[in-house]
Amino acid sequence: MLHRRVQRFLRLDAGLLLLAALTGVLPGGLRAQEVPCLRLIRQSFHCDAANPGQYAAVFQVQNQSGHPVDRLFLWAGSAGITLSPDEWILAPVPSGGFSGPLTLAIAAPPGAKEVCVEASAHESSTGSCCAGRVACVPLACGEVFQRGDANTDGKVDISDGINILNYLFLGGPETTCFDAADTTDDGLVDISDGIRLFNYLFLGGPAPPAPGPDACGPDPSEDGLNCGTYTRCG
Ligand SMILES: [Ca+2]
Ligand SMILES: [Ca+2]
Repeated sequence: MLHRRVQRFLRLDAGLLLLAALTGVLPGGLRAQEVPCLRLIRQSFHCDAANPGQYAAVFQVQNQSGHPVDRLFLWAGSAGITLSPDEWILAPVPSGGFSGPLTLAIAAPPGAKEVCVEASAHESSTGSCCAGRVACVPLACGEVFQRGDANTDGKVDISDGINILNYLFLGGPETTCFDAADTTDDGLVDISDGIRLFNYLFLGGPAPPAPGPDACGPDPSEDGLNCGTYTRCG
């Protein structure tokens, strides 16, 4: 009799696991979503010249799950790379909304070219959660570039302003050179960079600061941004 009870329990347990696999509903009511439910929006990326392999990033996350989230966990999907901190308590971020700026320290071994960031986010009151890979970030610094050329095609025009706003608000691709997108040279890529560029292109506003939109050069400012990859300066 005992043996049959054990067998029945095991069948029930296996049934629950199968149900969880099919529906995404885990025992205890937790829901798992195996698709990226967060978008990582980098606003700055800084290389520590005195400490190779040490980087600092400021980013926001956009909640693309179907429920609010208030806790965020990040970890590196790349061997030997650590992220710190790895957990944040967030002011509740509604579905489709954005978190505030979050600062992340990255420590990578010599020769590491990129870090792929995995994340999970939770809603404390219901236990709803989601997880997935949110971004692969190149670990590169120190390029020359044209400021304003956010889409890195070698010229500064309306498509660069669109590129910045598309990235910030519509899930568009991340620029490969944050310094180029930072048209205000204040160390952050945000809406003011799109406004500054449109103002320069169409309303006679001041040109983006050095190296400017028409010349190649390094960033003269000590700020929190670096240019990862820019191939249009020969
Ligand atoms: Ca361009
Ligand atoms: Ca800026």
